[in-house]
This record gives sequence, C-alpha cells and structure tokens, in this order.
Amino acid sequence: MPTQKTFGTDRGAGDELHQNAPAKADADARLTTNQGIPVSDNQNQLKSGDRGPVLLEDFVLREKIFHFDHERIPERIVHARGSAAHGYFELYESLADITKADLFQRAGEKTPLFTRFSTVAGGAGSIDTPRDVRGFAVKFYTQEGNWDLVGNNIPVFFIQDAIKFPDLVHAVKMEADRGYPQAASAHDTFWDFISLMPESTHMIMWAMSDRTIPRSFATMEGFGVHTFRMVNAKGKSSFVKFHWKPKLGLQSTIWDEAVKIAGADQDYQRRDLFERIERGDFPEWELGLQVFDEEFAESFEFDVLDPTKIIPEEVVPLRMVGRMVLDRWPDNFFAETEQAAYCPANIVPGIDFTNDPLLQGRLFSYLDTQKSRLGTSNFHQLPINAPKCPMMNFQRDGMMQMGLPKGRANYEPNSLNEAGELTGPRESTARGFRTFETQDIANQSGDKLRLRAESFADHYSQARLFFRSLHEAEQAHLASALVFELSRVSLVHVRKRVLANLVNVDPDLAARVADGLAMAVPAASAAAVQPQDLDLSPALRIIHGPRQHDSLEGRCVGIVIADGTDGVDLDAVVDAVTAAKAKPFVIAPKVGGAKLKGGKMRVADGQLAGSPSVLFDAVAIVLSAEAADLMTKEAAAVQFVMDAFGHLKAIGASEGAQALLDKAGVEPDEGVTGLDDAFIEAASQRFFEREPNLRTLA
Ligand code: HDD
Repeated sequence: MPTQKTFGTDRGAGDELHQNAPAKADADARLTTNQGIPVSDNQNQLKSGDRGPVLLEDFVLREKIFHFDHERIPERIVHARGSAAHGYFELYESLADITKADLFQRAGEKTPLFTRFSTVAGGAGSIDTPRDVRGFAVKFYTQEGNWDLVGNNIPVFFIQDAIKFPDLVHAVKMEADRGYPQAASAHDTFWDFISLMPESTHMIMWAMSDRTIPRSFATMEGFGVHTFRMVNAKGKSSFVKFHWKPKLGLQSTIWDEAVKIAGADQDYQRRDLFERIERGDFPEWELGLQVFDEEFAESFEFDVLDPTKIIPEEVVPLRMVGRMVLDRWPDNFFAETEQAAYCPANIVPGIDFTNDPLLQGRLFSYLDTQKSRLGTSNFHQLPINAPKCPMMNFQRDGMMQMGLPKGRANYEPNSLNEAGELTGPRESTARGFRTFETQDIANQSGDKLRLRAESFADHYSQARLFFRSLHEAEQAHLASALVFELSRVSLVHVRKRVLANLVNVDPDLAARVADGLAMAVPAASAAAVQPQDLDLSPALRIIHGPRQHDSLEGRCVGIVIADGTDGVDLDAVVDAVTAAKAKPFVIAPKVGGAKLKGGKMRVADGQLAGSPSVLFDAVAIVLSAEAADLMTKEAAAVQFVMDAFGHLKAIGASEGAQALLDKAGVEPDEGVTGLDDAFIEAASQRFFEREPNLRTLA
C-alpha cells in the first residue's frame, strides 16, 4: 500500500505558490469552506494514492467547484456591458418650491448614489466602443427610499410604446439564425425594423451622430428621457425633464478611431472611469431640470408624453440644481456593478410618473427582469440595492431571505402587545408616497383603446431639427455613419426604405447618403404629418455648441520618447500637461524606458506597439533626429503619428521628429505645433477643418 503524501502545505506544486505569495497581512487568517471548516490543502484534490483516482468524499473540492460552476448569473437582456461607480449628489439650492422630495430640500446636502453606464446591444463581454446608445442609470439612496433615474445619453428613444421594445431589441442584437454581429447596429435586421418604424427617425439621427461614439463616460450627457412630475408639499404638480451635463463638456471620438480603440483596448471606457477615480479626477455632472406647467404642455407643438420628442433648451431653459460626483470605485465588480438592480418604478415622495406609454411599460419590465436575473424576490436585500434609510414592512420569506425578522407579528395592523395597542410599522398618510391625483393633460383617461395618440404622429420635424442644428462636421459624420451602416445592409429594399424616410428629414441628407451608397434618391415615404421647419437648437451641437470643452483638463496626452530624447524637452511637456490638469502618458519603444540624452534612463508608462495614439486626446513626439530616422522604419511609430493626424488631434513635435512626421504624411496646420505653449493650447481641441482632406465623408 502506497504511503499517503500531502502536497501543497509543505512541498510539491503548492510550495512555489506559497513562496511567491506576499507576506500575510493576518497570520491567523484561515482559509475555510463556506461552512467555516478550516481547509488544510488548497492545492491538491483528495486522491487514493498519489496518482488517483479522486475520491468523491472530497467535500472541499466539491464545494469549491460547485460554487464556481454557478458563478455567472444571467446577464442583462439589454445594457449587459456596463461599469459603475459610487458617489454623491450635492444640492445647490432647495427645490421645495417644486418638490417635496427629501433629497431636494436642503442646500448643500449630499445624497449617496451609485451610477452605472452601459452600452445597449452587446453582451457583458463585448467592447466598450461600438456605435451605440449609452445607458446612464443613477440610484440615489435618499432618506425616503431609493430613487432610480434610469436614463440614456440621448434624450429621446426609438419607440413610443413599450410593446415594441422586445421587437426593437431582437432586431438590434445579433441575428437569430447566425449569432452575429455582436454589439453593432450595422446589419439587416436592425435597419429592416427601423425602416418600418418611422417613429424611430428622430432617435436614428442621434444614434448616427457623434453622441454614440463618446470619448469617455465622463464626457457624455445623461437624460431621464420621459417627462416626469415633481409635486410640492402643497400638492402642486410641475412637469420635469432631467438632464445630466458633464463638467468636462461633450467629447466624442472619430468613427475610425472608435473602431481602432476596440482593437487596442476593449475596456477603454471602463478603464478610463476607473483611472479617473484612481487619480482623483472625479467625474462630475450637473443636474439640470426643465420644469414646465400644464399651460406650456398644452401649448407646446409636440406631446410631452411622447418619448421620441425633446423640448429644446432654448424653449425651456435648464435650471441647474446640483452636481453628481463619482469618487469611489466598487470594491467588487460582481457584487455591486453586476448585481445592481435599477428600476424606473423606484420613485420617492415628491416625484411621480406621467402617462408616457413607454415609461409605463418600463415600470413593469425592470422588476420582472430582476427576479429572473438575480433569482429571488429578495434582491433588494443585496447591499448595493438595499436602501440606506430605515426599511420596514411585513413582506416575508422567499428564496435567499437574508434578514432575520423577529417577533410574532407578520401582518398589519396588529395589536399583539400586552396593552392591546397597534404596534409595528404603519402606513403614513403624511409622509407616504401618494400618487398625484389631479386630472390634467398628462393624466387623462378614457375608453380602453389600443391606439397611438394623434399627437404622437409627427415623426420627422424633430429629426430635421436635430440634423440641421448640428455643426457641419457633425452633419458629415452623421451622413457618413448612415452610409456605413446601410452599406452593411444587404437587403436593397431596406436601404431604399430608409432613404425614403430620410427624404422627409432633409432632402440634402438623403441625397448625400444615397450618393454614398451609389443609389438613386427615392420619393419621400408617406408621412402621417408633414414635417415642419422648427427654430434650430444650438444646444444640440457638440462642436462649437454650449458644452464644447475648451480646456486640457481631464484629457490624456501621449508623449513618445526614445533613446536620445532631450530630457529637458520631455520634462517641460510633462510639466505643462500636468499643470493644465491633464494626464501625461510617456510611451517608449520598450516599457522599461529609454536612455535620454546624457545617459539617464526614463521609465515609460507604456510600450509603443501597445499604446497607439487612439488612446490619447493629443500627442507629443519628443525625439532626436537619429531616433526619428530609425522610427520611420517602425510601423507602430508611423501609424501612431498617422492616426493622431487622421483623428484630427494636436501633434506637438520636437524639431528632430520631423522625419517621422513626414513619413506619416502630416501636413502643417494649426494643430501641428512645436513643444511650446502653442501645443498645450492646441491639445484641447480637434482640428475638424483637416478632415475633408483626409477621408471621404458623405
Ligand atoms: Fe431599459 C435596462 C434605459 C426603455 C426594459 N434600460 C436598462 C438600463 C438602462 C435602461 C440605462 C440598464 C440599467 C443598469 O445599468 O442596470 N430603457 C432605458 C431607457 C429607456 C428604456 C432610457 C427609454 C426611455 N427598457 C426600456 C423599455 C423596456 C426596458 C421600453 C421594456 C418594456 N431595460 C429594460 C430591462 C432592463 C433594462 C429589460 C435590462 C436589465 C435590467 O432592466 O435591469 O428591464
């Protein structure tokens, strides 16, 4: 009989592990099973003899593998790919005039929150930078319960009625028979659905614009989309639309850049959010309210219950009421980000719904999906979902009950105490949530009907408003995005139908897209309501709009060095970038660093081949003439400069770097500078004038 050997604790494969392990923080910390039983060997299964077979009685192995086998939970049906952070909302001024919501009463008060950003179409493991709408979901842990503002980075939606949501999502996700494409709208089924759904036209304008290829979560807007209500202590209701405005302004990428980022860093936006928080550059947004009354709602030319319409900021200006700061990364991605259960039905006294038919459908969907995703009706007990205020009721039991409700009473009212008085939590007519009762324009009822209100029928005027309000570079991007997407549509009748809808939006846009497809412009599709020309809304632009960010703050500058780089030049650029509150990132052919002029080694932050310029907002090339000559034969270096130029970024270069710039086809313009102040000034912009000479845009 072979002698029993124990590997791992004192010899064998486990030994190496132990040798490499860092010093234990707590020498008494014992590894145990989930039942608390101390584990003696975490390196080897229990075997009969040293070469097997494995014994079924090894409960340590069985428990560990069993738990591992069940580590995944169903991913979200939509918005599966996301990243989140903790933070707070700080109120500027009391909003008691319009709402009794507790979080909006006391100026300066901070309310903790958890915010998750997401893409819509891709699975949990998909890339961060597809052309897609971004989810923008905020869970406020208020003193009167959790309020979830579950919005997007676009203020309108594809459909007007929730009954169309499964169709929309099926159409955009990978196609049913072939299982692709992942995280992309450029395919037949999406455009087939869209072409048959004229109500989606306004949203399509936004989806094809630069809004859906944001530079960072920190540089995009958020919107509650629907019209909500606020109700004050006197019971007066106002309508409200919620906006989040990024402190760093609106910044987007170029489509070619977004595609290349996907290859260079699948986690680009997740990493960006994490790193901003890590280095203390906390992402920040202001909360703006568009508040209006029934009189305005009656007179406005579109239905305020229609989620495919905006109210231009020029018509109802924003009241900026507070700011959101994200300052803490989750301790555990699964426990917090993955298990976070947002639900638009989570609303607090002082805020209320309207009859927007899309919102009403959502109120059902999210609670339902949580049960399927998190497996139990007790998902609200998970720390990330639990309210941070007292929570008391008589709901009991259910799978995975974590609480330990005490006492005999599990019903209300009850009088089980000796004095025979009513005890335990009771409903509160004074403080409890009461649905706003008054009949007004947003709360009318009538016969039971399955129909779309006539007031929802104008599908084109606001699409035209959006397109025509954009800067001409953005218009060209939008038209080119349509050409790209429709070029991936193999069904010619679908392309034609989309073009026919576009004629209603803007004949010039339709002609540009048709030309890009080498197709004829069809006649306009039949419009239920003839589109009208509305006053343009400059607030909708990114470029030269009110939220263009003209400073280097929060941006990242890639600085290329190599052997022979002048350390004085390098330090000057690094210092200037840092002083401008931006992040310098030094790149060398080898990550260990480069030998500067004079012989001193300078460690790099990244390796040239692994740090392409698509990852940076602007680039500086600090090279000696000899190094630049060598780099003309280095594809990663040439591509670095070529892409920076092609993506319209500022390029600051030392004199010696000229050979590399020439090889990369860089032509002089305002964005190509030396390493002086002109570079810092240029680095906060993109040079859109460059673009027509570089690529064919529709
Ligand atoms: Fe939705 C998730 C935003 C319409 C059904 N939605 C989800 C998330 C966001 C939105 C940000 C991710 C939340 C998170 O980070 O966990 N959804 C929107 C917006 C909409 C919208 C802004 C329109 C204005 N959604 C919508 C409709 C329905 C749903 C009309 C169904 C009728 N949405 C869901 C869902 C999800 C979801 C299936 C998937 C995962 C989840 O809820 O928790 O219930």
